[in-house]
Amino acid sequence: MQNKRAYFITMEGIEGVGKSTNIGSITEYLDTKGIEYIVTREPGGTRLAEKIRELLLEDEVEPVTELTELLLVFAARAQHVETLIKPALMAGKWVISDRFTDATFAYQGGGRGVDRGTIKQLQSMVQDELTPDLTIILDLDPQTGMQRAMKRGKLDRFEREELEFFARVRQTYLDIAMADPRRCVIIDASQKLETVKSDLIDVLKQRLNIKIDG
Ligand code: Z5A
Repeated sequence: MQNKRAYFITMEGIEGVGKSTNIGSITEYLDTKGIEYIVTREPGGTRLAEKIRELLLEDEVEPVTELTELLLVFAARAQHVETLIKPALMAGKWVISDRFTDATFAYQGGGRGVDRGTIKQLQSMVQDELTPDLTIILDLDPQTGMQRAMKRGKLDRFEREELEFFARVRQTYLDIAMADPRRCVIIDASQKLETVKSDLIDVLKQRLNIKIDG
């Protein structure tokens, strides 16, 4: 990967895998390098997109159709990409996002069974040429992920899905990584947090040409 002004990094994985915790390790590291960045998340990241997130995660007011869910995810993303991600990258700030479009392939595609071609069409409409420079996929078995997620209390609409749903989501993430090894790196999230963190920093150094003492 070539050095450039600002990188777009995404963090993915099933629920409870440790994305938020490990984004903290990335920012801690970037701080030591004096790199300017923003941290954001999907669905969400802007006021409007956060409202769409609430609609997506809340208890069903009525059953949500697969197409509605897909379009809501991409509506939030369209706002996020145009009003936050692209301007930040243009301003030279790195963007670290807790989930992005791989989550749509994994959850709506792998989990719900939405046609991949439909997701791709929306992806190209909403993102145009924008693709993450690096995607870190934290891999964990769904049972452990669920146990970790349950520690946080009330489960949202996605977290109440069956373990088989998350097994399909996990497999889709692994397939994505296999198909795109230049962009994606898998880290074993069942390891101790300190080991996950050290793997993560190694990946940043190797993939993004950051010198630890430079
Ligand atoms: N969704 C979708 O369907 N389609 C899309 O396109 C997008 C999203 C973008 C919300 O996402 C939902 O949106 C998501 C998919 C759907 N639903 N699910 N499930 P979210 O990212 O906000 O929700 P989440 O996956 O549940 O993430 P989370 O709750 O923020 O979990 P996390 O960030 O991966 O984990 P964490 O909070 O960092 O860690 C969880 C606990 O585990 C915590 O107590 C940590 O201290 C502990 N932990 C973390 N790492 C370790 C290790 N290594 N060992 C031991 N304990 C650990």
